[in-house]
Amino acid sequence: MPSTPFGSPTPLSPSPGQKVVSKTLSATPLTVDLAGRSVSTWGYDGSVPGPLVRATAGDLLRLTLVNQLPADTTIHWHGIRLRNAADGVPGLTQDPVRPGGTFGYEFTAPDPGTYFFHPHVGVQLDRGLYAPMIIDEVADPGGYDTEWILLLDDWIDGTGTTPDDVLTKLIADGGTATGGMGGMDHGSMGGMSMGAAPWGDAGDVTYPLFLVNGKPPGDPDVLSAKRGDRVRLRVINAASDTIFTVALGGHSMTITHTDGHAVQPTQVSAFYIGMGERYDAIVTLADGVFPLVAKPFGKASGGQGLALVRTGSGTAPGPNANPSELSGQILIGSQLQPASSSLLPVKTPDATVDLALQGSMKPYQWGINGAPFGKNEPLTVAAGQRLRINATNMTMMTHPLHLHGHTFALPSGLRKDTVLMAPMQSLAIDLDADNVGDWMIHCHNIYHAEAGMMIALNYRR
Ligand SMILES: [Cu+2]
Repeated sequence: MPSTPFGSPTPLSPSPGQKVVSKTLSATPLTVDLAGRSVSTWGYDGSVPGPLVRATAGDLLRLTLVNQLPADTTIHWHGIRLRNAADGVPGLTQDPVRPGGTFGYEFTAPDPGTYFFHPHVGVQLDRGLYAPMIIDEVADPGGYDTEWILLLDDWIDGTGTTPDDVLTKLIADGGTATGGMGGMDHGSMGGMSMGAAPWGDAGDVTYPLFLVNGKPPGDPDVLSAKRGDRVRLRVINAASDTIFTVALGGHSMTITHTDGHAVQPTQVSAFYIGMGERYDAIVTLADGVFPLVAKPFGKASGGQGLALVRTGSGTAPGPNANPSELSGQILIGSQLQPASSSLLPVKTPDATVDLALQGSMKPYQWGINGAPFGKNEPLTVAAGQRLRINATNMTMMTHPLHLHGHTFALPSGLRKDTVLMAPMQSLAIDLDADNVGDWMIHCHNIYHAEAGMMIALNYRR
C-alpha cells in the first residue's frame, strides 16, 4: 500500500466575485496557565482555544495546517457542508499530516452558522486543539448589539496525565478507575429538580477542571457590555466527554439557532449542550455582574465552567456560583422546532438504513452495527437520494451522534449535525445525499469514537 494514497487535494480557484479567506494554523505544543496552574498541552497558534476563523457564506477558505506536533494530525471543520477532500478524516479523506508536514484545506463554506474545528486523530480533541469558526450571513441579520463566542471544555491534559493515557486506562480498567459512570444515580444528582434526568450515565472521565474560553472558574473570562444591550451568544461544546447545562444568572435566553440552523425562537432559563453541539441565543443584559455557568451533567467530580458577564458595578460571583436558572426547566435541544427557512423539502425517503449504537463501559468497547469502526460495514447511499437513518441507542449512556458533510432533519424537521441520543432512544433522521464522498458518522464522545463508535457513510460510485 502506498504511503500517500490520497496525495494532495486539487487546489480550488475562486469563482468570479468569490472572496478568499486565507489563514495558516500551526498546531504546536504549548503551556497554558489555568488560574496559576501551568499545564502542558497542544494547541493552535499558541493559545487555547485557538484563533477564530471567520468568513461569510459562499467565501472560499484556504486554511493551511502546519503540524509542529510530535504526532500525526488533521483538522476537521465540524458541521461545515464542505467538499469531501477537505473533511480532515485520515484514512478516509486524506493522509494524516506527519510531524513537520503541512496540508492545505480549501473549501467553500456554503451555510452561515456557528461551527468549530479540531483534529480527527485519536483523542487529540481532548487537548487544547480546538477553535471557533463563524460563517456570517451575506446580509447582516441585525437584531443584536454585540456577540460573544463561548467555547466550553472539559480539561485533563497536563494535569499529571494526557488524553492518550486516559484512553489507555479506560480500556485497561474497563472503566473501573474513573468516576462518573456505571451505576450512578444521576436522577438525584445535587438534589436539583432536573425533572427526569434525561441522559442516564453521562461521561467516562473525571475532569479536574471545566473551562469557558480556555479559562477555569478561578480566573474566569469577563465579558463586558452595556446594560440593555442585546447580545448574541454563540455557545460551542468543545468538550470530549461532558454534556453541559448552560445558564446565565438573572437572565432568560432566547434560542435562535442550533448547529447553524434557525429555529423558532424559544425562551429558556437553561439548556443542555452535548459534545459537538452549538446553540445561538439572544440575551438582553440586566445591570450588574452575572455568572454564565456551564454545569457538567452527571459528573461525580463536581466543578463547573464559569464566565462573568459585567454591565455595571457589583461583586463578582464566586467559582461555585449556582444560579437559580439551573434548577428550573432545562431545554433539550432536539425538542426545538425548526424555522421554516431551515426545513428540508418534503420528500419520501428513497432508502433506509439502520444505525445501532452499541457498547459498554466494562469492558470498554464501543461500536456501531455490531462491530467497532474498521470492522463494521460502511453504510452506503446513492447521490441524490433522500436517506433515512433509523438510529437507535442500545446502550445505557447518552451519545452525541454527529454526521460529517451534511445536516439531517429530525422527525420534527429540526436540522442538526449533532444530536444527543439518550439511553435506548430511537430516532429517524433524514438527509439529502447531495455531497459526494466518504463521510463519517460517529459518537462525539471522543473516547467512545476512538474506541470504535464510528461508521462510514459512503456514496456508491
Ligand atoms: Cu458515545
